[in-house]
Amino acid sequence: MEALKEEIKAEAYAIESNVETLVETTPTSSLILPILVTLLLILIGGFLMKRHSLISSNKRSFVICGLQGSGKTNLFHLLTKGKLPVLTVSTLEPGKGELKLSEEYSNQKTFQDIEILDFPANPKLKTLYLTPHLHANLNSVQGIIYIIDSSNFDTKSCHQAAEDLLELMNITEGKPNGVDILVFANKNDLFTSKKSSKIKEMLEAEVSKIYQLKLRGLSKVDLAGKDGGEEDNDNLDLATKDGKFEFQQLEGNVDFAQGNIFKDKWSMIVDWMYEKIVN
Ligand SMILES: Nc1nc2c(ncn2[C@@H]2O[C@H](COP(=O)(O)OP(=O)(O)OP(=O)(O)O)[C@@H](O)[C@H]2O)c(=O)[nH]1
Ligand SMILES: [Mg+2]
Repeated sequence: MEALKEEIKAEAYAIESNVETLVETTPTSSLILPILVTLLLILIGGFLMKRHSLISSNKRSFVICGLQGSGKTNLFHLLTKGKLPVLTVSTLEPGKGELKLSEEYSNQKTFQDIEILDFPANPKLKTLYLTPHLHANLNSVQGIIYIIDSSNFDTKSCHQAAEDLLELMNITEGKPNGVDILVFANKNDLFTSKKSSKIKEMLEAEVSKIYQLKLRGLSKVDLAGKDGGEEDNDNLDLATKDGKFEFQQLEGNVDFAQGNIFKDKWSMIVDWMYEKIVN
């Protein structure tokens, strides 16, 4: 009896140690790795699908872009929800929403189903989202609203805005009749704000300067078209007269307006949009 007990004990012990060795020798990495790879593929797939859905759209749309912290997301909320957001953080991926129509227009079909897109200002994110969106949807973009913080418009921000506009116009001017742009000088409730006429003058001078550098191969602004070729992709030659750039020489209209979205001085943006939808 005692011998049998000892035999069972020894067998149980042997099974236990076999299981332990099995667990120890099975490399956990060989299980974790496929799980990680699968998760990574799901994440990349999800990101690409989301990016694709943000980039391609057949709907008529307005694009909001411009300088960092200029009020783009606040305007996006006003246009899509009819009210200012409680708080905004710097935009990292595009926001998409439908234009909320005023009562006057709400039952008119022409004004329905218009998409509003709020793009991040960060240069890398701009290359990731805004540029491909414009290339892919130029025909459905009804207009571009470029927002500037007019209370903080110095040489540096003027240079940045001029580079941005040059890149934008080089894409939009590739389309017959171009795409209309509204440059909105926001935050004019602040006493340091500059008038939109002054901003326009500063931008024309800066664009001329950058354009001249570009012709001499000294500017980093990429004016090559989507396919990368240089020769026939420069769409801005005609807007430059005797080395001076003028917005009014472009195919598309570039309008300037000033106001602030905090104190309800932004109706000119909506008027401009309705005008573009009708035309
Ligand atoms: N004084 C004043 N401040 C404003 C006005 N519009 C927006 N702001 C403020 O400007 C800051 C930036 O506003 P956002 O709408 O987040 O700006 P944004 O352009 O989306 O910023 P990014 O996504 O970081 O590029 C916020 O603190 C707003 O409250 C305005 O008309 N007047
Ligand atoms: Mg934002």
